[in-house]
Amino acid sequence: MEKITREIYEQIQKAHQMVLLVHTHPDGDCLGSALALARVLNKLGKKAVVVSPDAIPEYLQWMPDTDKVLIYENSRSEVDQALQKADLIFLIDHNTPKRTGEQLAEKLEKYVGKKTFILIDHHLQPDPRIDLQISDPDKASTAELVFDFLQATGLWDRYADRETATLIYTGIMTDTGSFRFGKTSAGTHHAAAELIAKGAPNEYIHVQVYDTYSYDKMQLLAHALRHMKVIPECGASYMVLDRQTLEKYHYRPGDTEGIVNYGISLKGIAFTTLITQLPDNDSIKLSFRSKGNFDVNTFARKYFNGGGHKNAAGGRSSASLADTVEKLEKAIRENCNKILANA
Ligand SMILES: [Mn+2]
Repeated sequence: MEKITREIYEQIQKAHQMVLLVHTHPDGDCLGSALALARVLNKLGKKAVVVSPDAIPEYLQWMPDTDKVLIYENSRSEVDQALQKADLIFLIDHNTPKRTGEQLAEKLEKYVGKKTFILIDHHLQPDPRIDLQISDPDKASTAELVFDFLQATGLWDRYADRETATLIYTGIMTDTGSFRFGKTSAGTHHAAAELIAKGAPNEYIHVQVYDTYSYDKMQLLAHALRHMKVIPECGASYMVLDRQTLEKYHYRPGDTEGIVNYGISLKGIAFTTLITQLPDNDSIKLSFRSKGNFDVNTFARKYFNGGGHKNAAGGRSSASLADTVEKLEKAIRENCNKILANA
């Protein structure tokens, strides 16, 4: 067993109560990873609760144990209590407490250095203040890291069941774009094989995640595609979903999931952005995707106060929508040659 795996396992054995945090706008990977780990910890006789800053999107609500997730927006005092009592706080699929949203992050900051934090994540630049971390940006998903951890500690053989396998499979499948993104490895497929052997219903999971579009969601995608802006001389594209459009199609969390990937599936395009002006939100959300060596983590950090992975990242803008689009176009021009080299 690797040293860090053993250290974390020892902390788990000593602990009684744990909180596992996922990031804002939770996705299949953070939820699958956190819920799978919590499920095994519960079987080990520990109190472990998953906390999400905001609601679980509809396309993931079928996942096992989602009914047990504490949503910070709706259960502030319960979350506060759980954090107060916790001997261990896990950050799952994010690299700093900041990724849990302003208010929850502020609460967490009070415990940094006082309580034991454990980070399990595959994003770049993990928060150096967290001593115990399994951080591997070469992994395609956090769920694969959780699977490896459970395997290495023997917890997998003792406690994993069909639901655990389903949760981890969902995490791996969503973050690898169904086993096609660059970091999908032999290890990823070995994990998937073991998960299916354990009972993960792979076809069912696929249908639940990808083939359950509402009519409105499909129309929203159609709108985004129809109005896609292409800058062929820089190998770039972007799409904008403004508030009026989202309202027109009765936007619900999760409805924009996956849309950004269409922007990068054009031939000759190596960089794309989806700009989303979410209702009930002051800041504008940006999602970035790239091909090859154009690093959107750096791009997101430099221009839009964000970050993530080399080929997939996110950012925010507090400027107006028009100014945000203008800023993006300018940033694309500044990086024109670097992008084009990968197109
Ligand atoms: Mn992830």
